[in-house]
Amino acid sequence: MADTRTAAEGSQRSWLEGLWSDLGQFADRALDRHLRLAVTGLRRSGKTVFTTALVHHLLDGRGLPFLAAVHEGRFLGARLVPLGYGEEFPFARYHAALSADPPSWPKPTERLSRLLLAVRFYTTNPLLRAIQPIQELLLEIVDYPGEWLLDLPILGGSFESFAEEALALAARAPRAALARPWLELARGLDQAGPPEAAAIDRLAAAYCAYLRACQEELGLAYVVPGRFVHPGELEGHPALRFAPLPPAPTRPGSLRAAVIEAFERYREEVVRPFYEDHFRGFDRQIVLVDLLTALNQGPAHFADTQRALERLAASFRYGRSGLLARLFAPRIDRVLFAASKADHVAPSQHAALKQLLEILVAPAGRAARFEGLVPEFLAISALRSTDVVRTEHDGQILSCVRGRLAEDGRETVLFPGEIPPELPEPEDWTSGRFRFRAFAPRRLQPGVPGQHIRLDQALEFLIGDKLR
Ligand SMILES: Nc1nc2c(ncn2[C@@H]2O[C@H](COP(=O)(O)OP(=O)(O)OP(=O)(O)O)[C@@H](O)[C@H]2O)c(=O)[nH]1
Ligand SMILES: [Mg+2]
Repeated sequence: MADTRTAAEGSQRSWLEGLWSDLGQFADRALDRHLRLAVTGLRRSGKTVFTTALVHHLLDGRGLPFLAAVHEGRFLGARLVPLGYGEEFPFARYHAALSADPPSWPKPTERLSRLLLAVRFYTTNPLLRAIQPIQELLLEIVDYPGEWLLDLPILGGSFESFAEEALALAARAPRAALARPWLELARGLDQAGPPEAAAIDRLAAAYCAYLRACQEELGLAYVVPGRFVHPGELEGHPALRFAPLPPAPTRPGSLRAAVIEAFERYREEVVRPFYEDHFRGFDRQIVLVDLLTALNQGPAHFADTQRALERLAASFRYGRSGLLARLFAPRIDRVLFAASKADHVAPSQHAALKQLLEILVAPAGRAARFEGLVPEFLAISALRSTDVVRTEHDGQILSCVRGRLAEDGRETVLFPGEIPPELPEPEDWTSGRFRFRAFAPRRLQPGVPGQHIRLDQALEFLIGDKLR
């Protein structure tokens, strides 16, 4: 009894805290002081490093010359605001790991967390300057495992459309070879028969093993549902007991009906709350794209990344929003596509990197353009881990990068090769031309210039106008 009361009181308290915080946010949004930034990107695209570096530099207040508020001397500082409820972004832990000697990259994110950063500045608004010259912007960011994002398109679809797409993908290279055990199992099932729990479990486990292999062996990005490979706290949850099935009539009480029921439960109990609670009310968006890994892994991976980004764009609301819309139906009114980890190549390659990014995300960019937004494109590095050295080879000057390799920590100078400014031709893929290497991080330190590439330009585009 006592336990029940404590739990009920606890949930009431957190509900009240949530309501109080929502009301506070409402007031801040009405005054245009609260901005929700969507840091979007497939797994390992650099979301956690971007968020950690962004907070580090805003707290430090230095090393952001391109942020107008900084170079105009109006930036006063920033501090993290405790959320009071929900899971907080473990900034201190990530920051400590990146500032340690030797520093280390964060591990893949396993659960969702949020942060709130208060940024203070002198306003340029003549009216406000007379009343309250010091203004504050609350910047809210959510961090989550990249895989979960791929589930958002499920919201708008049925089991049939989900299964149709999964079966079509599994029928083609490169997935076909890996799909056989799951497909054989699925084809051999009596879909009209009784909903035997053991058979459904075997089916879900075979599909999950197939998705894992797509991700781990082929390095593919489009792995749906994302929670199957990274269930987080949902490990063993009954809503994860489903898998695509070949088309068949659905009889009540059948195995197929039970699988569809689990899919619908997953869509309503897992994906919808994730979307409603964290993915609806964004004002601005950065889409991080790890183009270099996509190039390394070949044409199938490249096309897969393109598909995943295109599907994702459909899950966000774009468009200009006035005050009322900002309060009740927020829309993303600025979107930045950023090629992350630009420090893997020499600066002479950045223009081509940006151009290739524009081509890769063209279908995703169209969704924003259709709503009247002009997306911005940048090649960035949130934590620059290399520097550039010029070497001579056969009478030619080559721009090389120098850094510690991620795999063994060895300091190396290498010529990372050239980025094609157009979609690679078939012969480019076979020549082994793309072999971009991953680097170990350089220590993140306060007050040291040159620790990022264009992070400040990204920030100016994303929040600069709110710091005026
Ligand atoms: N050289 C370099 N590597 C980077 C940079 N940002 C990210 N990386 C590399 O990319 C990896 C993934 O970065 P994360 O920030 O953890 O990626 P994520 O998008 O949060 O990944 P998930 O949590 O799995 O969704 C890191 O471990 C680094 O190896 C960068 O600015 N420079
Ligand atoms: Mg992460």
